[in-house]
Amino acid sequence: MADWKQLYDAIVEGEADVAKSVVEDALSQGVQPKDLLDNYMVPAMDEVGQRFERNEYFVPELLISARAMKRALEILKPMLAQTGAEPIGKVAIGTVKGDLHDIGKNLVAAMLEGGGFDVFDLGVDVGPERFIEAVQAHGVSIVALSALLTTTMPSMEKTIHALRDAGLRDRVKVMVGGAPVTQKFADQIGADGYSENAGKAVAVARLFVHA
Ligand code: B12
Repeated sequence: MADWKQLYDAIVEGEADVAKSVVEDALSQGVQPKDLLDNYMVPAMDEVGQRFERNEYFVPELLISARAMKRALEILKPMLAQTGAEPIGKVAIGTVKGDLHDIGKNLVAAMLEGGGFDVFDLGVDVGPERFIEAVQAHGVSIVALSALLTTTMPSMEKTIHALRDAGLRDRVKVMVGGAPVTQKFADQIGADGYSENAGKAVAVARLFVHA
């Protein structure tokens, strides 16, 4: 089998056009989207994060790598979301207030769609009131919160409190995730579920609807 390390390199180096064409090439040769994601794309973003920590990369490099990741992800998204069945539940997902990271959130949203959920993606920097609106407007039963910054993790707890104050807490299950989030933190803030990655997020959401 061909080695798709070029995809890893393209994301680390921020070469969006190369990333796009390698993904297209790989798919045309029958490589599974999940293989590309798990073995090349997500590890590439990890490497980018490590370079940032070592002061080898700065915000501009993060941005161009993120753009390459997004370009590659855009091609995979419809494939991850392929499903013909009736939606098994409605999810509102967003990156919490103050936080602009959306690659992981987009991945979770795409996997949930692929897993048969109807997904309302509220975007980034989403305050509690917007989650509440989505629950009320769309009859959402799962709220999924993403945070990548330790400084925005408290927004998750605020959102849970706001749902409670709006009288909606019993109507929804809250799932949290993002690199700094742990099961322990999820328990502390009273979330109903946590997962460390997009694949397991679907399993957690399925448990909610079958509970
Ligand atoms: C790309 C990136 C950026 C890009 C974001 C572009 C974008 N559109 O998303 C840009 C350049 C904008 C950026 C900005 C900043 N960043 Co930044 N960024 C990253 C980086 C390198 C990668 C994040 C990423 O996309 N990972 C890949 C995805 C696939 O992984 P993921 O997000 O973790 O998601 C997976 C899981 O966590 C989980 N998951 C995610 N969400 C959810 C939700 C639910 C419900 C569930 C169940 C699961 C789940 O599933 C996902 C898929 O498996 C990380 C380093 C890292 N390794 O995390 C730093 C990092 C998160 N950034 C950091 C920092 C400091 C910043 C800035 C403050 C920098 C600055 N000085 O300006 C700003 C903050 C801007 C803001 N207000 O949000 C720090 C955070 C440190 C901390 N402890 O808080 C990190 C950790 C880098 C570092 N090592 O220091 N960043």
